[in-house]
Amino acid sequence: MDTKAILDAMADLEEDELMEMMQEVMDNGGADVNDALDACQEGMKIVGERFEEGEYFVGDLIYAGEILTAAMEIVKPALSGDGSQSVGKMILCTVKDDLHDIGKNIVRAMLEAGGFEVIDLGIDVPPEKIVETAKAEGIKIIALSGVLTLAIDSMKATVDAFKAAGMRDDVKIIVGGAPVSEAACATIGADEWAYSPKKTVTVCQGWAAS
Ligand code: B12
Repeated sequence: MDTKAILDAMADLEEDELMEMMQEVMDNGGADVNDALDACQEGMKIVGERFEEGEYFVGDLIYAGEILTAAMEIVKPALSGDGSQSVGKMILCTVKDDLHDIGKNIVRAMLEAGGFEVIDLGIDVPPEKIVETAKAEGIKIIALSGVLTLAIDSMKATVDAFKAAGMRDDVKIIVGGAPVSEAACATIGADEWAYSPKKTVTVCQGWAAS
């Protein structure tokens, strides 16, 4: 597998080329799926930079999103577990005012492969809806995704909503996405943060087992 070629195809919005390479990953048994997705993500970073520099426009961002979603669909079967172990239920969503969901969908695929039944509340989800769902379904693990800088505020508002509902000690909250860091996690008041979906799965499995 040529990770540089995958990165370049994503950055240059070469859809056909990228789909062919993702299919090759599958034809070769799918073992390289994580490296292939990492390369796509690196390519996406360049898409973002080209957008900032004025070379790409919002239409290109939309197209880039569609291409990565299609690429993920091709390799998704290689992410799936055998479905035999059920670890428990959890909530995942993109927080209020943020419409980005490609990263969230990758995290969801990995969590499902790790045995979780994921209640995916979608994008632009207000804190109240997350709290209500956790209450109604008795959910103890919440994963919040966000890509915009302002997502940090929405994540904090979500943690605060759990506090206001008197439920903060009943749930474990993990936050992730491009603007999330250790410092941001502390500001938000979350229990954990991660960039890699793999770490997300490990952390959540640990919580589910305790
Ligand atoms: C594609 C894209 C879009 C698409 C989104 C399509 C979709 N269905 O998601 C569209 C066109 C809709 C879009 C819209 C906008 N976008 Co946009 N977009 C992007 C772009 C190019 C890629 C994002 C992406 O999908 N990355 C790939 C995924 C796989 O990476 P990821 O999201 O980081 O997820 C990974 C990790 O973070 C982690 N992860 C993700 N979630 C979680 C959750 C947990 C719990 C954990 C542990 C881990 C985790 O795992 C994932 C896999 O490894 C980025 C640039 C960039 N480099 O990120 C800009 C970017 C995010 N967008 C930006 C902007 C400005 C906008 C708009 C305001 C543009 C506009 N003028 O209208 C709007 C905002 C709309 C809104 N309110 O949300 C800026 C944000 C600036 C900022 N710092 O706030 C960026 C950074 C571009 C830039 N450089 O200027 N965008």
